[in-house]
Amino acid sequence: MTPEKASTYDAAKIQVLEGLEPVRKRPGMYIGSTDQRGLHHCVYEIVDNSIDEAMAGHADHITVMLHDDGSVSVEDNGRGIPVDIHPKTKKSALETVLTVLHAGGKFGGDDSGYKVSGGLHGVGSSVVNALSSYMRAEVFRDGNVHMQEYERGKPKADVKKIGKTEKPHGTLIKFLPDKQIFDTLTMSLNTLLAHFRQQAYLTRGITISVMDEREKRPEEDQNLPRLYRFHFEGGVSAYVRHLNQDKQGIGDVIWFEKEEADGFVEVALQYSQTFQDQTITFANNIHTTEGGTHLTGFKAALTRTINAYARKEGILKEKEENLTADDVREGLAAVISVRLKEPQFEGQTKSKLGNAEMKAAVETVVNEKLAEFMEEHPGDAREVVGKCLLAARARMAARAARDAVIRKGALEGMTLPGKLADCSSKDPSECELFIVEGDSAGGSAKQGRNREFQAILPIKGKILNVEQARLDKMLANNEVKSLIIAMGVGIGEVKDMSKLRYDRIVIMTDADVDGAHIRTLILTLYYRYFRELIETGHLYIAQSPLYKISQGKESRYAFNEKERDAVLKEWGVEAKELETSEEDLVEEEETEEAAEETKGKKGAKGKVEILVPEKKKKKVNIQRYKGLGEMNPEQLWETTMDPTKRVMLRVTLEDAEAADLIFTTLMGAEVAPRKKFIQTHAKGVKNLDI
Ligand code: 0RA
Repeated sequence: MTPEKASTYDAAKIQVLEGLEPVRKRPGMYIGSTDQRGLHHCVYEIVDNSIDEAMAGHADHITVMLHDDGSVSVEDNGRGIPVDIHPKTKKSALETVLTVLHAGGKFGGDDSGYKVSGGLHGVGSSVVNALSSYMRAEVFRDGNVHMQEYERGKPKADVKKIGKTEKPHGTLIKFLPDKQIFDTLTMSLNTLLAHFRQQAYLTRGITISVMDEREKRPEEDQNLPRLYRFHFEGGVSAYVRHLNQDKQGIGDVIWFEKEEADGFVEVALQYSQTFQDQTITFANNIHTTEGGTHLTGFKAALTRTINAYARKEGILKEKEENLTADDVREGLAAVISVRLKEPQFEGQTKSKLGNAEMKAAVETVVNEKLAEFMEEHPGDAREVVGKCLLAARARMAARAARDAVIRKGALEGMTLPGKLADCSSKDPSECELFIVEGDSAGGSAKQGRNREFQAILPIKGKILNVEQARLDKMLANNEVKSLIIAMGVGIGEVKDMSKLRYDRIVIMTDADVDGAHIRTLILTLYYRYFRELIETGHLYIAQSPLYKISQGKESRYAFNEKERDAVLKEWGVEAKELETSEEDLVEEEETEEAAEETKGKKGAKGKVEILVPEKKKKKVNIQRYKGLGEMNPEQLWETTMDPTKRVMLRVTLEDAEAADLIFTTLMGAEVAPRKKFIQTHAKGVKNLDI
């Protein structure tokens, strides 16, 4: 959708005539999709408007509440959406904002600030209204509460004063997404929290409170507390500190901001003793996952400034080559946030900033401010240059080593590994590769599978920890080598995704802590070296049942406690969870320690007591599987591998940086945070945030 100029009379007239019908006809055009993602977009859309009000300096607190019926309330303490009659529409401004396409944020005449617009955000609250079976707006102004209700975007009555309030000013929007439109009304607290945390970082000083009042929450949310509060005085600097929280930082976080003619630029960055580059970019608070001109400008300035400093200080000798863009980004965590008047979003997912002028704007600001910082902090500057030089040397050494490995033909010839039980089909689109932990489970899987299209690769023990390994070392590891050869895509410069031999790659590990660890190791390998496969949806995690419940001849499988209890209930047997958990408020200031602690406490599950009613005395047997190896081939096929019955999780990169944090925590050099993570998440690791 292209943002239209509501200021021209004609455009405004056409919008009024169009109303909200097209939104209900083609919801995907406005919110991307009608699945859970689209549902989340609606919440973001409403919250974005409150964030705009905060960025304009009129609000500092936003409260988001998830209600049991699937509705959501968003309240802010801003000026309140104006309720007076709008001259053009002859309707209250509130009604216009919520019932006319594109009208959001265009009122009040002071839209000098940068609004979130373009992309999927900024389509306006009216779109959410159109897609809600019910919406209610309350505006607090001058001690009065003004209210209007809507059904599928149509007002039920005029705006009216419904009473007095102590609140000085603000807006409350409650909406119930329409069941007729959305595939599901179940939102993921996990996903929403990640988004709001990010927004809180980007708008320093703002507080976003989130309350989950739902009784029935999705599986992945069940170990999360119901109350959160995000507030970061440090803004994007705090964000970078968060990205590096378990890493060994080099110097303090570098932060600067500047208003340029074409827009506003804010940057925070810090190097750490790691290899990966984590540069996250935003344009008008929208996460530009595909990068764009602001990122290009940043890279150019970073490379230029560091090289210039290294030359000037004689750290880089005359005969030595310049550091490359990759060298200066190794171990870098950076957040780049720009705000501009008319952002253009391009790319496959409309998440790439296209405005050419932003390259120059960011480049100018970073050149100037980073050079200034390096001049003023020679100690930090030298350490940073040292780190980049190390990266350059490692790059050259790794290139030589890798060339040697490839020359020696480590991956050439492509003889399939002996322990791979391949499938007979040679059509990749129907083939599946199961990566199975352990020999006994591997044996069961080989016997239980459909050999036509399912291949099994047993992986022994813990495969190489790739977080800290370089490419040359990785290739020398037999387990990793087998896996890469089996997939057929190669690695490094010879990587070719079109050669993928299986459409689905399924990680199948035990449902215990060891299994979780191995799964994470495999995920790390993919995250670091075959991210394309995650992005294109080829990677899956098999879900094997935790329980087998039998009564007489009948037996059923359950993947978690909840399902088990549902089966027991169906059979007239009651299972009661004895432990009740406290609801702690999790406050996130500049650290997430508190959150982790609380999650840990709540991770522990209570005992289960089974009450068998008098009349139905038949014995119910509950078997808890400790590992895949305990299942015979038929059971494994039936529960985990049969495409018509199994449940698999597709691994997505929904929140790449949250995933990166988990990987670093689990695989990085620092032992203490890793230990804590495993202790607190032992049960929940299958819900890795990726
Ligand atoms: C334009 C003008 C004014 C308030 C707002 C927009 C406004 C919009 C939203 C959306 C969510 N929360 C909001 N809070 C405020 C006020 C103009 C004035 O009072 O002078």
